[in-house]
Amino acid sequence: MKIEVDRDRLSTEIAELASISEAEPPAVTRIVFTLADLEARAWFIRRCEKAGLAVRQDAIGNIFARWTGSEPNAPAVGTGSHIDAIPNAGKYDGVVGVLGGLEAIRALQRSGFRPKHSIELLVFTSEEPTRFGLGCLGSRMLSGTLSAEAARKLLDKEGASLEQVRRIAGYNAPLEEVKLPPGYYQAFAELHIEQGPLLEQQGIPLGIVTQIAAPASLRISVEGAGGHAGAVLMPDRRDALCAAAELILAVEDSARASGALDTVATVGICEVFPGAVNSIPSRVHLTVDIRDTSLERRDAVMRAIAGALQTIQTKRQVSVQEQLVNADAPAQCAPAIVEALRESCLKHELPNIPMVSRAYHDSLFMSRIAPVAMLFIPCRNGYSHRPDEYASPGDIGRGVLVLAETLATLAA
Ligand code: HGY
Ligand code: MN
Ligand code: MN
Repeated sequence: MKIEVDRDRLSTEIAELASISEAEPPAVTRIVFTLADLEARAWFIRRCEKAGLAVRQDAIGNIFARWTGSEPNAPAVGTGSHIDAIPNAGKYDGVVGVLGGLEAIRALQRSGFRPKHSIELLVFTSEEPTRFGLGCLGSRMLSGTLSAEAARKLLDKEGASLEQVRRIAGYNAPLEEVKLPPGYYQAFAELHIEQGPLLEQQGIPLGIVTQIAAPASLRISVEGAGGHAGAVLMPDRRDALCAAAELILAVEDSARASGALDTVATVGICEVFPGAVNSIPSRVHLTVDIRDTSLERRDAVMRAIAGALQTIQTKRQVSVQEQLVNADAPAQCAPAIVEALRESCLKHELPNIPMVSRAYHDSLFMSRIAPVAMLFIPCRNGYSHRPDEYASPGDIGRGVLVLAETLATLAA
C-alpha cells in the first residue's frame, strides 16, 4: 500500500479556508457560529461529500464525515480537530488536523486501502473559549464532560445564550443527543501544529504527544470604590485596579513558585471600570488561565491564588469574587495509539520524539471516551494564535502521511 499525500491540493485548501474569515489577511478570525464559521463549515462539508464521505452534524454543530468500513457497526477510528479561530489568529491551528485528516483519508482511498472499522473525520464545535468563555464545547459535550443543561446556560459577551445562538445557526436538535454512547470510537488520533518551538529547535519533524496538560480557568471580579481622580486623597482610596495589579503579580508568583517549569498561569483579560482617565477604578474583571501536567501542582497553584485573594481583599478593603470556569484533569495518551504513531514514523523513517502538549485540544476530552494520542508537526518559531503562524507543506505532508498510515493500522 503506497500512500501519497497531495501536498499542493492541501496547501490550496488551507489557503482557501483561511480566506473565509472576519479578519484582514494574513490574520484569520473565525468565531463559533458567526457567518464566517457557518460559511467555513459549509465549505468543508462540500469537500467531504466530494470525497464520498457520509456527513452528519449533531445538535451542537460537531461535524462527522465518515468513510464507512466493511464492518459499519464496529467502533470507528476517529481523527479531526477544529476550524474556529481566535481573533487575529493564523491559518494552521486546528485546520492542519481537519484538512490534514481529510487528505489522509483521500490518500488512503487513492492507495486502494479499504477500512474494516469506519474512519470518521470530526470538526469539533468551538475548541476556542473566545465566545462562551469555555473551550472545547463540542468535545466536552461528546464526552459527557459538559452536560446539556450546563451548556444551555453559557452566555456570550452580548448576553446571548449558547441555546439561542446555536438555534439561530440552524442547530435545533436536543443537546441531550450529543453525548456519544460508550465504545463509539475504538481510537482517536489528532494531528496538530506544536504551538511551541521544540520540534523546530531540535530539527525533528514529528512529535508524539504522550500527555496533555490540565487546564483550569477562573473569572475574578474586584470591587473597590470609584471617585474623582483629583478629589479623593490617597489614604481614602480603595482603588480596584491597584488591588487587581497585586493580584496579577500574585498569579505570576504562584506559578513561578510551583517548583516546576510545567506550571503556567496567565491573566489574559483585564477589564477596568469605568475606564476614564480621571476616575478611580471602581471595578476590575480578570480572567486567569492555569495549567500544569500535574493535577496536584495545578490545584496547589489555584489554592495559592485563592489565599492571595483573601490577603489582598483584607489589606486593601476591597471585595474580591472568584468564579471557577473549568478545572479539567490532564490526559494520558493511550500507549497503543502512541505506539501506532511511532510505528508509522519508523515505517517512513521519520525521526520523532515524545512530547507533552501544554495547549489543550479536543483530544483532552476525547480521551475520556476513547484511547487517544496526538501527532505534532513543527511551526515556525513556535508561533501560534497570531497571523504569522506557519507550518511548511513538507512538515504538514509528513504529518498527514504518518496520520494516514496510523489510521490504516487502527482501522484495518
Ligand atoms: O488554549 C489552548 O490551549 C487552545 O489553543 N485553545
Ligand atoms: Mn488554539
Ligand atoms: Mn488548536
